Amino acid sequence: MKHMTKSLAVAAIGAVLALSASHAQAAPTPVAGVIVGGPGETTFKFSNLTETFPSGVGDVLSGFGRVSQINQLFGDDFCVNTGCELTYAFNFTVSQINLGGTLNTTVFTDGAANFFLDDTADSDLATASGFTDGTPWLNTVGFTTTETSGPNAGATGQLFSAGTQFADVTQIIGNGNGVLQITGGAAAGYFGIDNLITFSSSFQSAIEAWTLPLAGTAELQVVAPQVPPPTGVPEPATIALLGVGLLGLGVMKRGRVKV
Ligand SMILES: [Ca+2]
Repeated sequence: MKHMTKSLAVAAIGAVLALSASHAQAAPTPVAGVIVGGPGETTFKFSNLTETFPSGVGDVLSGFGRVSQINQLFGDDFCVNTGCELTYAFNFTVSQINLGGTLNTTVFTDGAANFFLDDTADSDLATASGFTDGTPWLNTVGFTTTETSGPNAGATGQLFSAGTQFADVTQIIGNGNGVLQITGGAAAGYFGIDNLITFSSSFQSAIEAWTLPLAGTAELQVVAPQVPPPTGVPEPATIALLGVGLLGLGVMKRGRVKV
């Protein structure tokens, strides 16, 4: 009898500890079919992309990407329905280009990036097809900032890139960074309309057989707003639960003594 009582007490304390842990760190959260970071946590997305080769002011950079990782979930592990794909299409317009420095630089404006959730994984980087079907999951537009450091310091725009051989589509290689602002989509309520997404990217010449001339990657980060607890502070509730649990054990023990 003493053994059973002790193990019940341990189980009760374990349950309380688990409750406390869930308050300290939010669990991965399903949002419109995709498992993302909890409220107040960073959602990190890694993706592969294919894109055009803009070479002068006014040219449009456009492309398509597929998310291959969200936080610690890879492949389709972040899908609520197994086998989904999260893809996106984007475009920016060149506002400045500098081919004269040690590093070539390009500044872009008029940006947009729209994400789609598709239950049939049909996107193909080589043919640039299958990226814009499915449900609009998150819509964003470029957010204008001024670079304070790096090769684009002092420039104002929405996407900044730097690298080498920016005039040669077969030799170009570089990196980019910028900011997007959420405007809509099924996941916009969770991530917050007007909330900002920071991103960085890399790009280089694609394999010749690809439809679009450049290939690359992009990493995006967004923090969903912290939701305040609906009723008061969680700690007193946890303590009350512990009290009820111990009370229950006491009643049980007393009952057994009588018998
Ligand atoms: Ca698709």
